[in-house]
Amino acid sequence: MNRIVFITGATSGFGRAAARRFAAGGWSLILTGRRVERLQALQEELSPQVPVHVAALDVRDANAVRQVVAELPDGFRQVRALINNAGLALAPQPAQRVELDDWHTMIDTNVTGLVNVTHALLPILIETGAGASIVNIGSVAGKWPYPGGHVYGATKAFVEQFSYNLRCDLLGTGVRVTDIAPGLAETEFTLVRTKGDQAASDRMYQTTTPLTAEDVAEQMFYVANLPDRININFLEVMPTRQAWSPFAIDRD
Ligand code: NDP
Ligand code: 8X3
Repeated sequence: MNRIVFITGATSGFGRAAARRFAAGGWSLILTGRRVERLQALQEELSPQVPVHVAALDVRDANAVRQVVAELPDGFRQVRALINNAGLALAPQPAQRVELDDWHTMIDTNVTGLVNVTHALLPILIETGAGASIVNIGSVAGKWPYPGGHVYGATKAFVEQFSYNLRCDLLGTGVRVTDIAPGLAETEFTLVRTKGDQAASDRMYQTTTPLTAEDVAEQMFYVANLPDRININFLEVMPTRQAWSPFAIDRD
């Protein structure tokens, strides 16, 4: 059986690790992201192992998404797993000090982008039927509030509820839907969130033991390779060294 995975945000972090994990598992890869040179490097690395198709794609652009899906070459059309991974956080400061554009960028990418890709691929996934999967990447930030989480956490709450609602509508098609919600994981995520502050990113990860991109890729691979009869609805995964704090209380 030709198993084909479509990965958004394959140029870094979880998405790139997923490309490597699915390649190791013998899946054909459709790799997308905005940084073309990184896609090409990944294609060069993995195409000796499995068929790889790459496409430059900004998930915020619904027309571009439709076009990439419409132009999938022979051998890559019957997608079996969609990994909706592209996303970002911006503006870790309190809500009252955030630029409105940063909120819009998170909504446009994490919400609009994710629904753009889902909408474009749904007909194909339904045609694939039993065993097909949509794996949406949520976050612990979608369930648990924290200072500076504002719109980022809200976009990931959308991902969780959208995943459940999709399941309702897809009942009977064989297509599965999972929201994987990771906690702290070391990728370029904090570099992006802080707009290039490498020292802040290092501080976030250096004195603890975060999840790795490979840990999350393993969970994506596990979910997409389960027997057809099993649907994991929600998978929240934190590093052992992360937990919750007591309520914050404002005192005189
Ligand atoms: P990275 O910054 O390492 O990777 C993010 C990926 O998303 C990149 O490949 C980037 O590609 C892509 N991306 C961003 N914006 C767009 C866009 N407009 N169009 C297409 N692709 C885009 O971060 P992570 O790997 O950590 O993040 C992956 C997902 O995991 C995100 O949804 C994030 O919210 C989520 N997450 C991360 C956690 C963490 O602690 N790291 C924990 C929980 C969830 P390019 O720039 O080339 O387009
Ligand atoms: C990324 C994890 O804890 O920074 O979604 O929100 S966290």
